[in-house]
Amino acid sequence: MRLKIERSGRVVWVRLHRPEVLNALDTALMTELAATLTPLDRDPGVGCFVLTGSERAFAAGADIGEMSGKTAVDMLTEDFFAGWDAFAALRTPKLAAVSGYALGGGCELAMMCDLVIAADTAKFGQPEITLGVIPGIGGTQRLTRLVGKAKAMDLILTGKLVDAAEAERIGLISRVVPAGRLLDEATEVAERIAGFGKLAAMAARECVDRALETGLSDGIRYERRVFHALFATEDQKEGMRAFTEKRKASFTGR
Ligand code: CO8
Repeated sequence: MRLKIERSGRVVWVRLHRPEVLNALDTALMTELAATLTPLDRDPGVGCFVLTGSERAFAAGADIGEMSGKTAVDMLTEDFFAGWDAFAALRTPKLAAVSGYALGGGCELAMMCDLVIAADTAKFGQPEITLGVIPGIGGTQRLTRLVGKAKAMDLILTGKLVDAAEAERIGLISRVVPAGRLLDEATEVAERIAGFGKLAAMAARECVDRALETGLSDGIRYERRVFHALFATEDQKEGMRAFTEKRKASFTGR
């Protein structure tokens, strides 16, 4: 097993576990991740995923050992990396708690998450150029949308690593915390998100992601329609009723 899964209330923790290769991401891990999380994604009792690694490495990239001998025909035939789309497509909010290296596919995996919280010791980068290749699970696209062309080119063309403070400054990640606080901070944020109505959380993250794919007026129309649709939910009724009754809302995800 390449993953350690732990459920704590409405939060599911997913720990990448290939310590011997700094959590390098291979096909088996990709398949296990999708197979484990897809059913949980549909569970109304699951309000947030937290993806994490070890203190030394979130993930040091795609598994170079697995890839190195492949031919272009192998890559095309297998549509190598296509399975990662299943992780990106999960609708439950997902948070990356990053310590140590998040490189190549590891950085790309973090960018597929909705929030990235990093220990101040974390390092991010897209070093694929040093291997004679380029980012392969969305790095050239997501990184550019997150940090802009100037910083994306700098990272991708030089292969340099940036520390967590720099990653936060350029907008690659959401928060930096002292290393000893990483898991507590991730727990607090995940429990807070999971405590809200899941339908609203799914809708919110879908609309934000839409902003990376569409023009402003289409995005705003999309957001408005989703907003309207939420008025068909019990959570909307409960949330607004609780506000007027000056009590905490109790959401059911219906
Ligand atoms: N793949 C396979 N094995 C790895 C990887 C990797 N990406 N990274 C580290 N390892 C292995 C090492 O080979 C080593 O194994 P061994 O003990 O048997 O020699 C073990 O992990 C420990 O690594 P190091 O001894 O190198 O540890 P250091 O602390 O000296 O260095 C580094 C840590 C800087 C992280 C270094 O290991 C490194 O540079 N790793 C490779 C980083 C990299 O280039 N990543 C990009 C990979 S390509 C990629 O991600 C393409 C993206 C396409 C999509 C991805 C989809 C998943």
